Amino acid sequence: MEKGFPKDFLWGGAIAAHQAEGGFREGGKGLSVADIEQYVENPTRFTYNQLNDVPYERILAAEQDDDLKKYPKRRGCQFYYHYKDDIAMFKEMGFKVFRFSIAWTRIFPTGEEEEPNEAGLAFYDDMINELVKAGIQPLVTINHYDFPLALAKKYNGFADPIVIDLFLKYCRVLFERFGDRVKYWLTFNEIDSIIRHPLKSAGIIQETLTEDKKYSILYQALHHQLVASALATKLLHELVPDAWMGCMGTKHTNYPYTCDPNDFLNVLEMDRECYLAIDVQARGEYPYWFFPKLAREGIEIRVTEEEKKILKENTVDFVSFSYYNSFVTSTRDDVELVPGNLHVGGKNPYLKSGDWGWQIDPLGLRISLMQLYERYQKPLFVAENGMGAMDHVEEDGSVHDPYRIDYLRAHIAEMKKAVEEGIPVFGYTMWGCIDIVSSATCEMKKRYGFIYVDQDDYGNGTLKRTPKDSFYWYKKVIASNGEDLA
Ligand code: BGP
Repeated sequence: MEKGFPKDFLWGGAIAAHQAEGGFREGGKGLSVADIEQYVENPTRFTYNQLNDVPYERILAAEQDDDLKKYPKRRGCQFYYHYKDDIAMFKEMGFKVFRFSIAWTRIFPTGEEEEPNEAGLAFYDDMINELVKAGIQPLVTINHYDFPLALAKKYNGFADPIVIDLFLKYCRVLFERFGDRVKYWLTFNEIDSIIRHPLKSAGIIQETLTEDKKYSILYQALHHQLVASALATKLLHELVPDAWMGCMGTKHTNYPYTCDPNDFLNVLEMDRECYLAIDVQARGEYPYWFFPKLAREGIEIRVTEEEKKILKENTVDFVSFSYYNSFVTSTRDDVELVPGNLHVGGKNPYLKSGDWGWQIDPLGLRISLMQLYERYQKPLFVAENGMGAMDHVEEDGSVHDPYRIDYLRAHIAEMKKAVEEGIPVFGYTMWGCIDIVSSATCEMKKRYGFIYVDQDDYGNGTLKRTPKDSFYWYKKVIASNGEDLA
């Protein structure tokens, strides 16, 4: 195996529409479930999920409220107005690929219009053309935590199978309009996350999840998303034969807190949660343990033979995932818990943590790559990896972020070892390549970017873009194809 990354390795960065675009109601954009998420001061590390699953009366109130300040995802970093300059900065770093999501409600404001919204299509047409001119491959996430609010209210999101058809109608429009320039697609961001935050991921209204029906509704909705994802894969292969469809899961590396065999069994059970949706999308069927688990727990979902056939015949071309941190898990009750990307787990005494308590584990990325390749034998793509931190602007306007360089250097070094031992990782999009609004907490101060954006949690600021030290560091990494990480 030759040393280093393959010469066509896709180096780049990632954002999501609901965290970056702003452009609230611009060009006829409809409301998504992200537009009603309110900012709260310093959320405690364990209240993230409550922030993401808004109570119904708050949804109705937010719908009537056109304020931008208290709903940070209505403004993001206003990428909608700045994308030409921002893409020019990505080009300056040497990006080969740029991961972004398309806002479903820019294309179908309520999700049910007969015809797509031309103003929304024109925006993405122009943005994609900017990328192509810059020599940057688009990687499009079709739905990334901004499910149409109208479909949540009317159908309870993916709980209703009619949304499968509405999603496919949306996909068809995207593939026909952008398929000539977009060759890499992902259906749902972190599709497994519906269990953790149902409204954000699949438009499920919290109040419908009564104790007796909660998991039947959630696993039925996940099944509908998986069928929708398989049908979208089928449609893409028909309409754009040279394009690749990937799935996208939330990957953490889980360690047993002690050598108590129960702790290791606990790890296997946590890993199952992560692999469930990727198993279906990459192997074409539910894992052996799934239906017996549902039966044991009195959870009922309807899965037809036709749907099983669709899943089996339309598996993805590659597996992508987000990786930020690792967890320890234990059956013992003497383990301190810490947060990490909308999960909580045990504190690892061998690892340091970032400003938001997420445990920094570069080797965990290599372990995750090994686990995923051994399980799926498909090309892998690291769709999210990065470090949210409190960056500081110096008097002279510069931003020194050695902690972010250290984090990225260590993770890329471990990814390189995985590649050199034969694991086919073909791309890496650092999460939040420009400062955007945090997904879990709506905070702007949780900065990920190579590029600093002058805006605070309330939307005050000039939106001026400033390269941080990590901008120039990543430019060298890309120019040396991952050889020069100094
Ligand atoms: C992942 C999401 C991204 C991104 C990331 C970082 O779950 O796919 O949208 O937000 O988390 O999380 P946060 O923005 O909350 O720091």
